[in-house]
Amino acid sequence: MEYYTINKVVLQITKGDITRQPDVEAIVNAANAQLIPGLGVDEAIHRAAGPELFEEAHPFAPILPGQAILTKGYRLPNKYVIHCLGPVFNVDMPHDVLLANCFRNALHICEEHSIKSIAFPAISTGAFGYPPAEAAQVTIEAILNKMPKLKITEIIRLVLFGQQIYEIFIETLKKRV
Ligand code: AR6
Repeated sequence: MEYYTINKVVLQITKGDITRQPDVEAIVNAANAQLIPGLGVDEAIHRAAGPELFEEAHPFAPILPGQAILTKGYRLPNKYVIHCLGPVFNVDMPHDVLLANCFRNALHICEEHSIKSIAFPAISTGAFGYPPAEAAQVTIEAILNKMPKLKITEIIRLVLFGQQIYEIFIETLKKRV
């Protein structure tokens, strides 16, 4: 795991499974607009949380690209799930702004609900087709911009699924700081 700290807020970059982060209060889902269980992160989170997650989330649908909504975590080891709708690359435009909005809005929810720790997957880099190197730049920039403004949230973790995308995010962070 790599770390970068601004004041007392730490950005952690790690490899792993978003559903196996028991030491954070909230995990982020890479959802769809209808908030119906899909594939990838969405499937793993709904499977681990159980059917109540869908029941609570679905009435918020449809959500827009960049939007984030909060539910409980049910059978997950995390108290909360924040469901973000990432942009479909080259379809939901401007995709960079909409992807950054996911991170900004999720961190805003954390501050509002006194959530001290959050883990994100690489939103939009799977089914939604965002190239990982470009997503890494947007994601890290959005998080670093928000970090100095946080009063409550202290741990922001990026959980990357696989060695290649993990290295891309690490290199992007190293070039930026
Ligand atoms: N933990 C962490 N990262 C994961 C996991 C996991 N368990 N599984 C996959 N990834 P995706 P999107 C990585 O497709 O691109 C769904 O059907 C994956 O390798 O989950 O935002 C939804 O319902 C990739 O790097 O999310 C939507 O319709 C990243 O997580 C749509 O897919 C995101 O991949 C959302 O697409």
